Amino acid sequence: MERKIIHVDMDAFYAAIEQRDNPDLKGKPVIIGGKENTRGVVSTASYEARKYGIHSAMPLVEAYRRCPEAVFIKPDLQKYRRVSYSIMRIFEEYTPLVEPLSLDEAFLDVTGSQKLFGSAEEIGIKIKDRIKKELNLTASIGIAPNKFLAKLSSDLNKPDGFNVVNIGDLKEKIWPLPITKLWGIGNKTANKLKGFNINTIGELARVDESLLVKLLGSWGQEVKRLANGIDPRPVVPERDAHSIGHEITFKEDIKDKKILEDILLELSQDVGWRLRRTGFFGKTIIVKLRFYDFQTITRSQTISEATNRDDVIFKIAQELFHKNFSGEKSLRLIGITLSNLVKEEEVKKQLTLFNKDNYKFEKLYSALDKINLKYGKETVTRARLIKK
Ligand code: TTP
Ligand code: MG
Repeated sequence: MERKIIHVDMDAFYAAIEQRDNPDLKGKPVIIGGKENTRGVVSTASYEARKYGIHSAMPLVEAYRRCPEAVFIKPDLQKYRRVSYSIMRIFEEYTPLVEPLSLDEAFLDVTGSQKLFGSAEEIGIKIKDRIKKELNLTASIGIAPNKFLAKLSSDLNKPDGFNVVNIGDLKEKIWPLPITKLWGIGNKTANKLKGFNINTIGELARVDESLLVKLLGSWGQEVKRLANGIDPRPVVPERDAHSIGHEITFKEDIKDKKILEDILLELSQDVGWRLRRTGFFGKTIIVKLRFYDFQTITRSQTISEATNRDDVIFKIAQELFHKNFSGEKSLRLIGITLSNLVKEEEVKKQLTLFNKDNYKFEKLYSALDKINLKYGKETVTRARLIKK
């Protein structure tokens, strides 16, 4: 039976939430990241701000230069997580096979759900409607027989997009797309491929595999298969995963260590939250770096006590990063993964007197996550943050 995979990606996620919660921001260029002209990068920009060429991972200073009238807002991760949680809950009503890729994006395998809930298309429409009605946000949806095509489909007419792509539509809908739409191909690689007259996914699909391998390394083989619409990767729900991780490919390569550290912190928080949400602790922290020339390294460290704490993950990720990044070659991708996962119950069983403090800390984190999720932002917060 042909698989039916849905890819859901929220539109301008952080920015859309802020615009929803403050009507004054509607229709305005909104930049989430930090105050204008401070150190740091853009997390996301509203579609109004994107018209000025502003995009994720751009330094805030540059964003301000391009659009001084934009509204700059510090990210409120607690709030975005809460929204993310509600979105994932909607997905889980339609299938147990939900694989979140980040706070605002997930793959759903609905092959087996169609008897109960209608065709994949109908499920897609229901999910889109519910996100609009229940959360007052828009999502873009792609439906296809595999992950690769589903992800490309959701991006076809963002924002508020909806697209069904079947293998038969490959030539018409996918092959004309520029190669930069392919996950992991940025401007630099695109330029390299352009030198060989490869500008579209269709051209990539037909090019000699050995040339691709010469240009992209072993990844070249996979790229050619994907371009031909072949992608057997299953949708793996987090609870069945052997690792939990998140990586970001930049639109433009980044060299600045401070910026990269900020992104590492974001990734640590994201991975920590996902560990706590799924009830896992991880023992091995893996940092992945892909340089502009596609050289890719993964470095890991295994700790004695499994953790699900953002600060512990960040500290180790930071060390691994500094040991392996000299700053000479810019980066195109950075990622953090935790593997050697241990179930929360196991961690509890292995409690020794020595790590009881640590355990308390971990309980604190998970309790805070839960309370703040349920009752709203800063229901529980640090005393010094409470205004008199
Ligand atoms: P994306 O889905 O890449 O972007 P988006 O939802 O803002 O916009 P769209 O999908 O419509 O193109 O990322 C989701 C959220 O993740 C985004 O709102 C902010 C955060 N994010 C960062 O913090 N830093 C980054 O470099 C990226 C790419 C995303
Ligand atoms: Mg998105």
